[in-house]
Amino acid sequence: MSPTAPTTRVSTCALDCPDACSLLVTIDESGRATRLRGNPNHPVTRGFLCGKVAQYLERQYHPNRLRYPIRRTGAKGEGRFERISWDSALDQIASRLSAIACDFGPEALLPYSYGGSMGLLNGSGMDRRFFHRFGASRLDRTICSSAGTAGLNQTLGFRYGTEPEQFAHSKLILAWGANILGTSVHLWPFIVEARRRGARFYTIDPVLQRTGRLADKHFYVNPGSDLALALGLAHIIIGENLHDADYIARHTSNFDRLRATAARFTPEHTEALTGIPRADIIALAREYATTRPAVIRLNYGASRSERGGMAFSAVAMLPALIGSWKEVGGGLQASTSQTHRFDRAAIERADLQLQSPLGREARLVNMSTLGHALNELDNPPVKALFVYCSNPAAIAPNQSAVRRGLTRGDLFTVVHEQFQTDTADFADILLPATTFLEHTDLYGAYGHLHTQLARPALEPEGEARSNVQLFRELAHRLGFHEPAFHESEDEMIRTALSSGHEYLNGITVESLDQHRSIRLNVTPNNEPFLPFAEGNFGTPDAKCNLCPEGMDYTPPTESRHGDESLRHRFPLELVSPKNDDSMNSTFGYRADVDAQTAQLWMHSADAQARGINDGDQVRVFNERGSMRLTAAVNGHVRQGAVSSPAVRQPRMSPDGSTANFLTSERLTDIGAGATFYSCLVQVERCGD
Ligand SMILES: Nc1nc2c(c(=O)[nH]1)N[C@H]1C(S)=C(S)[C@@H](COP(=O)(O)OP(=O)(O)OC[C@H]3O[C@@H](n4cnc5c(=O)[nH]c(N)nc54)[C@H](O)[C@@H]3O)O[C@H]1N2
Ligand SMILES: Nc1nc2c(c(=O)[nH]1)N[C@H]1C(S)=C(S)[C@@H](COP(=O)(O)OP(=O)(O)OC[C@H]3O[C@@H](n4cnc5c(=O)[nH]c(N)nc54)[C@H](O)[C@@H]3O)O[C@H]1N2
Ligand code: SF4
Ligand SMILES: [Mo]
Repeated sequence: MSPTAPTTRVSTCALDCPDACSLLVTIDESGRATRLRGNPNHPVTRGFLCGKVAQYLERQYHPNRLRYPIRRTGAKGEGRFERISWDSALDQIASRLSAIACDFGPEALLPYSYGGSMGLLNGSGMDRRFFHRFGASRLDRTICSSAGTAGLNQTLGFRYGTEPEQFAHSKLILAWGANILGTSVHLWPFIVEARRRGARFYTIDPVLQRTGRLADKHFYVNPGSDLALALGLAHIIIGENLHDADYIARHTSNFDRLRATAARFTPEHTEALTGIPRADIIALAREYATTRPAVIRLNYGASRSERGGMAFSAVAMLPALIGSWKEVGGGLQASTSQTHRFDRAAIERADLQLQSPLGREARLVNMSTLGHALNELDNPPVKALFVYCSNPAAIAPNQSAVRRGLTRGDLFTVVHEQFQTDTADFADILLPATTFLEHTDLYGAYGHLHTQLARPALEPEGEARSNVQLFRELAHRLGFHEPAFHESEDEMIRTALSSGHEYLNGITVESLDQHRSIRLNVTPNNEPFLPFAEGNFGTPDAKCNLCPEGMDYTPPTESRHGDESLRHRFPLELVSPKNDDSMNSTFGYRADVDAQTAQLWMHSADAQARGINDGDQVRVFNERGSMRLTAAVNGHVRQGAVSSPAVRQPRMSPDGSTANFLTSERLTDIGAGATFYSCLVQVERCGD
């Protein structure tokens, strides 16, 4: 594949980010990449990359990349391994998995994967087929978006939303639990354009991030109280008759129930719950309801609390209340993922479970309660764990329990990785994985409407293999002879694109090979996509459900208004949101990234009360664990809350501890999601 002269190849960033950037890779005569940049011709990438991926070639060629299969020789977690061949690795895995299935049933195998690759084939393709055919436990992938998805599903029905290009036409933009500059920076130029035309930009977040510092106004909201805030806004909008009665009559349901529920969320009550002054709540409601067009960028930050699912529903109902789905530059963007109408069922093949020795649908195991699953699950217990595209020993909550599980002598652990992560340290067999620059894949996006195909830009480093290759080969080793395991990447892509949905009209392997990125066929002539202008919600009655059953607010157990005995001992709310230069734990090996995630942001009043000064070493603790951090008394967090940028790699932390040693396995109200941002702690200054 080595070119004879420098060339440029197009690729797609596969990281777990709404932007799904189109990349240009410059390759020298030897086939080595020398430059990586954003594709200037892509309508959303627009020629730039975020800081973390602009440096991705450092990761691509890093000396610590895993290049060969290795087998554990030391104790679990110690990280001592010896090299073996792929053949031997695959044989050992196949025989161990077969023996475990024979002794305990196939459900004793638990796959564990999440956002390493957003590619359809490598992230949720051949792997799913393999585990379905094996009869393995099914993983309930709840670590990130399941609460928000449940909220969106009951209110909107579809995960459709305002495309980024339309933000340029908005007059009021609310970033609600959305750290745009850090986590979806390609929306920013459209916001800049809108502001140049007079738009105002507000942020709603317990933490004052870089995004909030650049806003016209920042609303410090108590963690986990967004549901109350949305109902408080509805209270004013309805009370002052600022709602869109015509749109409501035609395209929504349960308006009367919303009116009755919101009636209790007076400005006084909403202020008490959210911490936002009542005058600000009233002004925000009026401005939101009367500014045309107004758009909300809601991100999953607002869903990682105990009330996160319902909070998503309540925020997602607001555009219908004021009729803003009708306008270009109105509506809401939480996720656009479902607009990419791939035939996921044909890619994942859940039906293969019926051909497995299990012969039925396997049990569902929640990935956000991995500690529980590894230590407590029975009938059968988890005897084999197969990790890929994820780093559970860093990212899962309640790490003490997770690690207790990973250390079990009777647990057979396989890890497919690019780097020696914390999880990799616990592997019995560790396999080298390709990066997105080295394999073929098909990409949707959860923040825009352009579908992309990426071909390998580079040869794999060492003996790295893609997820598709790995699970295809393992299927052959285990005697799975169904045609699904013989499909090539291109055949899988054809399958994915064959859903028959009109949004995919004109999108084929051939057209994607030619253009690499194609806007979904959502409107003729590239016109703006207004998914709900005429109703057409994805709910059973095609209406926006303004007030789903059970929508009411009680504060999270772990919050300032929560369980009294808990908050007496642990009076501060810990949030551990995404760090700007991180991608969850992926770049945590970088020293500068680790230093950013070694901080605890504090309000000066909370610091003073504890005799803590900026730069002091502090201990943050609760019943589940403790960690040592450096206090940053920077005024960037609401009083009563502290913030530790995430996700730190435990192996980089001097005491081996991180925020996820303190977070709990408690789940969200709906969607069974993780509650990373509902976490009570105490902080004390470390002795000199
Ligand atoms: N730089 C960078 N980019 C990323 C990632 C990363 O790790 N780093 N991760 C990627 C992934 S996996 C995802 S899911 C997306 C997530 O993207 P976002 O949802 O934007 O990121 P979060 O940090 O989870 O949360 C956003 C903001 O919500 C705030 N927040 C916390 N609790 C609450 C609350 O109760 N209410 C409100 N209103 N706000 C709250 C946080 O302080 C944070 O500033 O980003 C992706 N992009
Ligand atoms: N405290 C706290 N914890 C959190 C969060 C938080 O905000 N705060 N965020 C949560 C959220 S939103 C999410 S999405 C999760 C993220 O959890 P994960 O999805 O586990 O995220 P990463 O830490 O990025 O780990 C992805 C791993 O996949 C590997 N990888 C990349 N590409 C491939 C590939 O093609 N094949 C294979 N086999 N491996 C690959 C990478 O090297 C990396 O180690 O973390 C959650 N944990
Ligand atoms: S992480 Fe997001 S912003 Fe950065 S290059 Fe990848 S897709 Fe683009
Ligand atoms: Mo995520």
